[in-house]
Amino acid sequence: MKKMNRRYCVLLSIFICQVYTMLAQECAGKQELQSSIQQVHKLLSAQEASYLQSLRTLRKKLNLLQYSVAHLPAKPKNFTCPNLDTPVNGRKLGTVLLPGHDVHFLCDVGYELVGSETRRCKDSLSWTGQQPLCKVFVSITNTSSASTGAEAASSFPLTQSAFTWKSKCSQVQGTTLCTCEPGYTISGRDNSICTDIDECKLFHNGQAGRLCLHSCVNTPGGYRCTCPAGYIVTQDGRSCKDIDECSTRQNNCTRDQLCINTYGGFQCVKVDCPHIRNATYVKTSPVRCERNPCPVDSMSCSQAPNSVSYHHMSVVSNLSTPRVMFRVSAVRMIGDTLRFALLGGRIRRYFTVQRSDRQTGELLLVSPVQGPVTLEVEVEMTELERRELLGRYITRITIFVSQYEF
Ligand SMILES: [Ca+2]
Repeated sequence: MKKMNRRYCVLLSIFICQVYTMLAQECAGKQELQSSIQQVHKLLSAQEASYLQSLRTLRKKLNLLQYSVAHLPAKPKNFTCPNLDTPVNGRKLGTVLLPGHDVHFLCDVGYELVGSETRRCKDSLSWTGQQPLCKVFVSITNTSSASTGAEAASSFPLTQSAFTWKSKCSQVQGTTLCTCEPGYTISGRDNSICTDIDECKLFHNGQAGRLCLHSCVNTPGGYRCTCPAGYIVTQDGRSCKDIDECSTRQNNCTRDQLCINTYGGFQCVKVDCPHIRNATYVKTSPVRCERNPCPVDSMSCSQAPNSVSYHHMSVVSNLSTPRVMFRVSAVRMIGDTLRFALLGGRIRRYFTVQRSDRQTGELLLVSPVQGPVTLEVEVEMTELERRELLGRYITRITIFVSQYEF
């Protein structure tokens, strides 16, 4: 706009100069001169209008800019810990970077974690622990035999144990640099010794920082988790998974037995119908016995259970409570009342029976059970019509509680 105005000023000056030149000379007529002056006026007015318009636009833009600046969102205050890197060949779990929150690290199969498995964002907005690494599990012995040249020659155990090695040193621009394999810490005078990090000890007491679900074995440069008999180590190398001996035919149950898989083992069970005086039973399924029709005059037979069902459950030790373990329901109801009750006194410290609806009773675990133990629970369902007994139905539940909490 400035440029444009300057151009018009120059144009105007030339025009006025021309007017004076004309005056000085034999001028044109007065009318012609007035007409020229009027044209200059018009030109000036047009320029003035355009100039003002431009000024108004500029002011508007400035106001808009001022408004935008005033309403810019306030810069959020940094209340988070810095982002953490995901280890190569591993995963990072947890995205909240606020104080008190944890971020966990896992390594892919074939890799083991060295460093902090869990890091917590502190109130000071820094992380606990050290950035972890996922390193390939390599036997040190194999590494040395596979290595060649000076590197292999300079890396050898200091003692009989593979837990302490001499560090690998090299000269770089007149400086000696010594390094250790992952899983080892460097120590000693001149950084000459590599000592194995005992990951099992390091993470043993950490809250949620245990490396292994069951037990941890420290190995040169790494560690491995082991599980009790009856379990296999899971793919992540840290947990234990029960072996299902029943589905994998790793059991010795006979044909007339049922194979019940349990946590850490299996059970062979034989279902036998009850022996009750004056009543006889027949097996109607592998897990159910029904009473044969009673003689008309046998009171004791008609009061014996109409049916006994057998169920087997496998649970881990110390299950949290309260917990519904089993439901007993009447398929069809003839009478006007159903009652549910727990039989036997020994298991009352662990269980109770409650009704969940008109036709269903629930076996409720009310106290944690420490295994290994096998509990027998009997739930009785009684059907009545105007307080007259119509039938008794027993559900016998055998609960195999494992030794471990997995
Ligand atoms: Ca098992």
